[in-house]
Amino acid sequence: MMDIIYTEKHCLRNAKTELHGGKLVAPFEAPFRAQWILKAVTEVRHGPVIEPKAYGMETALKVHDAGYLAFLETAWDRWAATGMEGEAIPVIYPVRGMQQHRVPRDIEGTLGYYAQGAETSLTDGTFEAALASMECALTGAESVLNNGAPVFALCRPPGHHASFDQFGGYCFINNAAVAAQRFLDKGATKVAVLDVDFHHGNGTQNIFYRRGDVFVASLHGDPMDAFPHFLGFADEHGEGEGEGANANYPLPPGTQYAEWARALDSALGAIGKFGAEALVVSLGVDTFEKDPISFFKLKTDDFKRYGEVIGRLRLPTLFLMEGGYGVEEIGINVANVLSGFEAA
Ligand code: OKP
Ligand code: ZN
Repeated sequence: MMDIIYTEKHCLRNAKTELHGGKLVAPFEAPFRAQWILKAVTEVRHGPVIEPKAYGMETALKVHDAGYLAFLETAWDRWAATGMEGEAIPVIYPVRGMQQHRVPRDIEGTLGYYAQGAETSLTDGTFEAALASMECALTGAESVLNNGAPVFALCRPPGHHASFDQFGGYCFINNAAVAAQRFLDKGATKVAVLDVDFHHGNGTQNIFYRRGDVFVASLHGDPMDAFPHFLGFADEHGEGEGEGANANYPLPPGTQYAEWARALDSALGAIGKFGAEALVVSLGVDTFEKDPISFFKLKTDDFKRYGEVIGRLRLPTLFLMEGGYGVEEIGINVANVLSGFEAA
């Protein structure tokens, strides 16, 4: 039995367009994902489904820029007010050689300032869904803090690409960072985030890079070959207070479980050494062999195996949903991680 935190409010994030392959296609990150996952975890786990509590922005403001959060809240209305007919897709960015610290007045400039890329359209309802997703994470953290038992927060939209002040990679508010911050605010002195999503958790790394109280470990497709391309290399160890509190495990196309599990062992060893008192798992199942946008080759049984490996850490653990796309098996793969964890 593992509590599942879920709300239908994720459906408010229902973008119609993603710029992919030069075309506007139906987004990979869509409501059916959460519905498939909910179905599988309730069938397999029989855990109670709990609605998240309401939270303010207090914890989010400790890991995100206040101007960024205000932008997320108002961006759609500002965009719609211009009369532009499509969803809000950023097209101009403060790149190398440009002024990178001035927030433009104009909404198209503001959108680019706070964006990482063009694949993630902002839409009506996106902020409300992102807020509800964060509330799932916070409700999960609260439960782990109070009971010690593991919890699965079925967050959607995901969060691990959202940085201190930029959205991207289908992410707006960094749920894992907010949850980790909550553990610290409630008395933990050291927390670890383990990111097993196929994509590097660049947002989580960015948020904690100079902090020594949160260890961030990420296993992912080598950024030389995979999104987000510009962060997630093995030589990124953290800076200042955070020196030594960041660990990246980039892996090549075609990676299968044996090789992936060796990286997991290293990451867990580092987390143990760090002395984490609680663990936040950024759980993406896009490492699956049939995932439409990723290149690892994990099989459905492998998810149970690594759930058990994580369980052997014996840390108070919060699982948060990140990625996993396209095929209904994302549900059983998530359920397998949770079952494996409980069997440890
Ligand atoms: C989010 B999560 C495809 C390239 C853009 C974006 C991937 C975002 C993944 N045209 N892909 O980490 O699963
Ligand atoms: Zn991913």
